[in-house]
Amino acid sequence: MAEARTLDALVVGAGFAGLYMLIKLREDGFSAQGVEAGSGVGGTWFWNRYPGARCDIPSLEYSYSFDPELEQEWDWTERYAAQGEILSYIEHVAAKYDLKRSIDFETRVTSAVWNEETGRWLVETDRGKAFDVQFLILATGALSEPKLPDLPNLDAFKGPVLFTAKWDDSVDLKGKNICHFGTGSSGIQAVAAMSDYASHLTVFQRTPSYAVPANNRPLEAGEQEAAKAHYQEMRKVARHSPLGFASPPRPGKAKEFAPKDREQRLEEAWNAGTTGLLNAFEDLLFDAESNEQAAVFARRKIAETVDDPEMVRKLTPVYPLGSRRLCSEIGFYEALNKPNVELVDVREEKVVEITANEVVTDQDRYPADAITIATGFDACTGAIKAIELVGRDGQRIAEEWADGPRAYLGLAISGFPNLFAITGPGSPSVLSNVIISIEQHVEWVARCLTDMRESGDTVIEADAQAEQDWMHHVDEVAHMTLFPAADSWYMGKTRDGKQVFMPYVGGVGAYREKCDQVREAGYEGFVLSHAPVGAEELTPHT
Ligand code: NA7
Repeated sequence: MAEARTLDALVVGAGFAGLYMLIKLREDGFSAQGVEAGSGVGGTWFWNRYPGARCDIPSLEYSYSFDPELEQEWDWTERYAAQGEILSYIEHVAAKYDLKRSIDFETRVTSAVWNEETGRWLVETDRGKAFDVQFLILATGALSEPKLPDLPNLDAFKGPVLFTAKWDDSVDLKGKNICHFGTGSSGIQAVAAMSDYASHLTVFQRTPSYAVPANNRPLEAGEQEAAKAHYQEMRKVARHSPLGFASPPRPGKAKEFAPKDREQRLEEAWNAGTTGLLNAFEDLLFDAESNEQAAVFARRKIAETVDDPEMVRKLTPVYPLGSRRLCSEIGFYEALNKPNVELVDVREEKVVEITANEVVTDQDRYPADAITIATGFDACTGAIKAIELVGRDGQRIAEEWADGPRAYLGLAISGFPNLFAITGPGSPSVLSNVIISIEQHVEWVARCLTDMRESGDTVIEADAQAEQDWMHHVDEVAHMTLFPAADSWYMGKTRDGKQVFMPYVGGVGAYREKCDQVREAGYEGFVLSHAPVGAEELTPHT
């Protein structure tokens, strides 16, 4: 191993979170370096370059808010930005702040070990480079570690196997016979796009999604200018809103509306595009009866769009609307009407084998020139567990989280001092406009580091009890909603199969206030100390 480079902080990941963290650390006078597995910046938007990839949050809201000049100088072309445009935006930010010189690309962190004596992390990479840092900041993304499907004998397949989460755009699928797995947000977009050019496309679905038309369109003349004139006010509303958006849910409980009025409001919300549907009423994620009324509406829309009744049956979700990720579609249901597309429900028709050129089920054989896979991610914890992370007293993260992830405020993990997770489990992260959540975390961490520099404390660690109380609160709040009613990737599983709800659904605004209060109270729930230090010398700040 090469001699370790000494720095104040190492930032792992160069997506939206990692880049902003680097900007803040530089601005605040810390020596910092980024490490990124990809060959460029962008994180999610670097890797997920599958056909049809597009954000389902309006482009005017899915962007950094910390730099008013950046906000004004960048122009979005469409209501929902495609992957390529978001990547160009991130590239623009990296160039504007001259960030690439501080990032080691094509480099993956393999291990990080806490040194009790020095109060620092020794971080190693797959390039043989090592870092000796005071702070380790994991900006590794909540949806970055792909989950592979359990397809028997996949290795036998002779054609290309493409994953939406690591798409290789040099492979030409035009005119090919494609077998596709997975119909979540990514799969729905990829299926719609591939149906245009595949000679035949077989879609293997396990759990149907509710998908709402994106109603994407070019931004109209004056629309962007109007937003830019009030950008900072919009952002302020978003920062204090429940989900990080400038438009909160409309008041009123669905079940209290007369059927005709309820229908009209749902229709308006449906036409407003994906994120609008859950905004139709204030109680859709809280009240089962109200939710079912909206779900019936959405199921009817699917039935109205898809021609074949048997396909409609397979495509109709039965779980509460929004309890799994609501998807955004542009031509997905229409794709299923095309003569070259068929749908297989793998719960009814089990995949038993993959051969050199087929997918074989217990009922049929499906020829394939290529297999495409969109079966999701090891959400919220996967990328962190992929690192051999060894904290105080040899604690290993994979083992520590085997009974469910724990993190105080989703930011810090007891037993792993001077380590911060940006949008970690227990924070709003994936259940919010994630850019708003990223900015809040990055700013909180940067402030914490400058506070420590001023106070002279060198080590910060989440208190185990505060962490436990926070995770209990995360769970309690989740159970006040309908989210736990569905089996989704929002849930982590413990080693004995118990489900743990991971994101914090108490609201982006309320969460921000809590983090600010913690800081104002002298980092309540954290333990601040000097290294080297014996455990008995630690003073809990409770
Ligand atoms: P998701 O939303 O996790 O979707 C993956 C889908 O793949 C999901 O419906 C899975 O069903 C399905 N799946 C998993 N294994 C199989 C097999 N073997 N066969 C068929 N289908 C399978 O991932 P996405 O990438 O689409 O989206 C992730 C997020 O990225 C998205 O929500 C946005 O926030 C951006 P299951 O649920 O496991 O029954």
